[in-house]
Amino acid sequence: MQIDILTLFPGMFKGVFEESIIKRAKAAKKIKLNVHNLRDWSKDKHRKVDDKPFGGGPGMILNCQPIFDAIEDLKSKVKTKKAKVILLSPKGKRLDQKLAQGLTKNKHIILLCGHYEGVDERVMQHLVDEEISIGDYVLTGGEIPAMVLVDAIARFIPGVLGHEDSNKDESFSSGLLEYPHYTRPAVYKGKKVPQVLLSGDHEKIQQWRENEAREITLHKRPDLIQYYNISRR
Ligand code: 4GO
Repeated sequence: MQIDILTLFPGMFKGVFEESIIKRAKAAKKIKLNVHNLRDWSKDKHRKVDDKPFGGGPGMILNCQPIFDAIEDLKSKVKTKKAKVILLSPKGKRLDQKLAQGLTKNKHIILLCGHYEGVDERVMQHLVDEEISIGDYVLTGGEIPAMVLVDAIARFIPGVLGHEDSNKDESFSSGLLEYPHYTRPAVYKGKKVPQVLLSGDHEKIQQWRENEAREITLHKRPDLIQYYNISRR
């Protein structure tokens, strides 16, 4: 899978994509991540890419031209020529595990990061296939949401996580939050690990974990239980 990111601030992505699991996934060619500066497609001599809103009002709006040209360019460079164009925006569909997993079926994704007041509406109408939001709050730009989306997608690409089971038991994949984990030592400052985890009885451990997951979800996110019960019927 290839993901191209269009932004006014390419530097913001450096740390995030050059560490840990994303770095390793790139090196192993499980995912191709390219960060592009939108100004590279500006036709203005000062590399300007925004202007004042028609009708007045605060802030600046990203122009159509650099975005249309950039996306045409990026699409034409990949064999499929059918990249999925996603705008990160508070107006978008709320990101969750299911949405992230669904996106892994795309060979090529282009992420557009707005800044300032936003982008010209014609970009949305004619270029953007999907608008995605990482939650109900407004940020100064779409860059952090783009990083969140890349990370959430990358974890579903086979071979990216250390072992493939890492995805199976964790929070949300079953519809429940994940059970608690413990590691050595078995007693720390007098605080003990639940006895069942030391018993070696795998069936009992599995039962305990399922029960914990249900209890934790009931307490912390009762809204999730509904979906769990429905999907199990
Ligand atoms: C996305 C973009 C929040 C989100 C954004 C989000 N804020 N909730 N800000 O995913 C246009 C200019 C939107 C700044 C951008």
